[in-house]
Amino acid sequence: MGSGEWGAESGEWGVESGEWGVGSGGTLGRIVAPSIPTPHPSLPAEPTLRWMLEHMLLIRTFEERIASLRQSGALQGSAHLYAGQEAVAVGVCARLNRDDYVASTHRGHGHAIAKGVDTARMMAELYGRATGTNHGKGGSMHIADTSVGMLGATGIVGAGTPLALGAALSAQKRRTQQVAVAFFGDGAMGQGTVYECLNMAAIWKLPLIFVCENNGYAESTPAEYALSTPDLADRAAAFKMPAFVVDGQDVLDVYAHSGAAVERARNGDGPTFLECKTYRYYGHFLGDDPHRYRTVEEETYYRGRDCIQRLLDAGVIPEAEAEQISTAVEEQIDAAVRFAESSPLPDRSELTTQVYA
Ligand SMILES: Cc1ncc(C[n+]2csc(CCOP(=O)(O)OP(=O)(O)O)c2C)c(N)n1
Ligand SMILES: [Mg+2]
Repeated sequence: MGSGEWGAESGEWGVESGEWGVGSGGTLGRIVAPSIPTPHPSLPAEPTLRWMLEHMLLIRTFEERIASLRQSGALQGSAHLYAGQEAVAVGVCARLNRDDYVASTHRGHGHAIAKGVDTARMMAELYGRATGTNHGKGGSMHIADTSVGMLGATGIVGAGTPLALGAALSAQKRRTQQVAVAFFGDGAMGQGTVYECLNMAAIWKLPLIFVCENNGYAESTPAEYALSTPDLADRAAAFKMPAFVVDGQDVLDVYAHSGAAVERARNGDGPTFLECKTYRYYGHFLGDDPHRYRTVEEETYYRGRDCIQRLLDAGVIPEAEAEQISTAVEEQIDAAVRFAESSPLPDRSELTTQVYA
């Protein structure tokens, strides 16, 4: 193709002509996503606001405790901390029922806690104890609890998305009104399986919500280096899927947009794509030094937009209540550590059970 034939200057992309090959019915050079109205940021009811604060604090406290337990040597094993991103998991899961599904990533503690997985059993799982969510055989990166719709975390980038797609297809076939959520990172937008899922969800109008947590990095690679589009939500247009760029450090913004997406899914109107701009406070994994690839100034900027502090500053939860919630959360995590530390290790005879289906 000769220079200029793509026609950016000449207008040959054909916005005017409206023709796109034989019978395609598309519009050359202008991919238009079906637009749905931006949801009004209506304030959730008070119990929901309290639930949000409680669960963001549970995630933060759980993770800070893991960081200190690792530091002291009490806890072994790998962990990818979610701290900083709490508003995404909590704002989305606040819209879900117990029997709705979520599929997670390697950074899964937040999704699990927001979906209702018991923090004591999660802590026991990190300690490798028999009482853990996965009998101590999964560890941080493989927490699953189907009794509350948590399909599982995974070490394979992008691999949770087809799992959520399958759950959404199953719900549609069974006509149950359940919805599924696929959480994935900006790095997963380089995985082919995510695009296959976007297409399948679109053609079958599946009750699936794609939640891309764009925290600016995949390991140490900045998103602006690895991704051709600053807003990943733009890519949903290729599948004619409604998409929004959401402030992932604002639980109320996430709640507003996920509400619209869940409603569309339950009404049989198909999938929605939410790109939540967010930030992880710790390194890629515990032990990674993030200052090899990002600045303290950048971290300070994002910590200044902290999701928990912003909800407190919004003044929608009375101060005394917020303090009570915070105290109860500390006690819950203390109890989780006591439960984990006093639980037995799996018996040797358990080595090969529950490993294969
Ligand atoms: C298929 C696959 N490729 C590469 C890796 C190595 N890896 C683990 S996490 C990660 C970065 C993922 O980045 P992102 O999806 O943005 O999630 P984040 O860590 O930022 O939450 C990579 C490349 C992997 N686990 N799986
Ligand atoms: Mg990322």
